[in-house]
Amino acid sequence: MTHTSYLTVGKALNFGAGVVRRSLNFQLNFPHKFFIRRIQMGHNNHTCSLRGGKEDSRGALVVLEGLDRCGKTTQSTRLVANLEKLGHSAELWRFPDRTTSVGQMISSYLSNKSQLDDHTIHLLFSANRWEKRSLMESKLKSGITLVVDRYSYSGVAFSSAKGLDIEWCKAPEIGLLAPDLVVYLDIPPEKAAERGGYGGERYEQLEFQKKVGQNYQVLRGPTWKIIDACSPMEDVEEQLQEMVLDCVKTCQEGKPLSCLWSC
Ligand code: NYM
Ligand code: MG
Repeated sequence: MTHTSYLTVGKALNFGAGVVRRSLNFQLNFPHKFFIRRIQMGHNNHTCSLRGGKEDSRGALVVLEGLDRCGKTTQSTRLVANLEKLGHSAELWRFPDRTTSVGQMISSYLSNKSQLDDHTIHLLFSANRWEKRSLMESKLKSGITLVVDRYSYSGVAFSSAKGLDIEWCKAPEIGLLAPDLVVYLDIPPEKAAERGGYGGERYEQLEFQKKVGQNYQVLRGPTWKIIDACSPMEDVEEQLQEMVLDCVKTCQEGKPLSCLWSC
């Protein structure tokens, strides 16, 4: 009998999940953990997401996204400091991670020191996330919350703004860790452009950022929350912290990791 048929048996006999779980735990030589997860399976993500028990206690994967100059870097820095003050272990991460050799190629491209084909740079951004995947997973499993300044959504929103097919852009991201929460700092591109000007890197142009903003809208999913990035900095900070604490608590209570854009 497979785990699926156990579920069916439980359902047919009209047992509550708790009754099925208790009796099976004691009576059957069966991989309980997997079975219980099957019962608790729910869709609260655009990936297949499962609710777990204490054995799945971990840190949260929180991603901040938005246009250039929306305040992500300031807010993610403050968020990590606030989480630590509240006794949570948290780390600030960012993509691109310019410290690796792949990251250095990306950095040189962004600062116009090198030219690369659009597909090639897209894959490098993705590779830069893949080279960090296992470290991210072990940090999360050890209870550390990761606050990540940009992730796969930047990858897709920026590359597709150059005309690359959105599904093609998503493909290399499949299998990376799915964030528990994506906070989008929402700012009109014109307002972002007024904020001290852009830094001269590739992509920091108003017309391009408008397209990026439209692409981000296409990518929005159930794990996304939007904050008005034109609000005073302290208000953004407060809203962000509230959202993140909620998510940290859920992950601490137990939530298995899932993968991006796949089931
Ligand atoms: N960017 C960032 C991409 O085009 N693809 C990606 O996968 C990521 C992570 O790099 N304009 C773009 C967005 C930014 C630029 O990021 C550098 P930052 O946060 O300005 O250092
Ligand atoms: Mg930037």
